[in-house]
Amino acid sequence: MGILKKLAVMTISALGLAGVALAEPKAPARPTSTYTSVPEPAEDYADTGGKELTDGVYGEPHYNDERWVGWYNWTDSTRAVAITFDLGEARKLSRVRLCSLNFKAAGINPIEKFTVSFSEDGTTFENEATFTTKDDGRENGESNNGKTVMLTRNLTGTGRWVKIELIQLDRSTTHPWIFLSEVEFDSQPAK
Ligand SMILES: [Ca+2]
Repeated sequence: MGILKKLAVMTISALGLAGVALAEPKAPARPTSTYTSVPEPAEDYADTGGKELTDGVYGEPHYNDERWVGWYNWTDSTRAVAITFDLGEARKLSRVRLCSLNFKAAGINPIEKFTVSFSEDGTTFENEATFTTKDDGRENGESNNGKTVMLTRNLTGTGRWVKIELIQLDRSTTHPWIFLSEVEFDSQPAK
């Protein structure tokens, strides 16, 4: 019995060590960035800690998933939901990916288009590129079911600050929501 008990303790110890090894944090794959949005997200779909769009976690295709950040009922004087990222240093960007939710039955419509512009000082944004995305993820016609859609576009621009404006041209629907769970940039240090 004594030997068996000792073996059992050794086994548990080995499992414990393995668990610690698995829990070691991975190195960040992207430069740390902070961001602000105008307007702020809706209270019911808030951006907890102001980091949900850059934490590497995607939302499941349903509006009940708290990992989505949602905007609703922004004013007519604002043409878009504008999210401005501070990348911490001047970066040369080559691609952007937005993880969005299409869920027409819930009033979460596809993002019709978005723009990306760049700034060296955080104030003046230039080199705006516009991407039409209303048909992204629309296979075999429209669907009323929830669907996670990655909006991926190549781009060329350099700046420490990057502004993304999400544009819904038709806001006549009852619930013109915009839902995002992640924004990713491919970039390298500017030379
Ligand atoms: Ca996220």
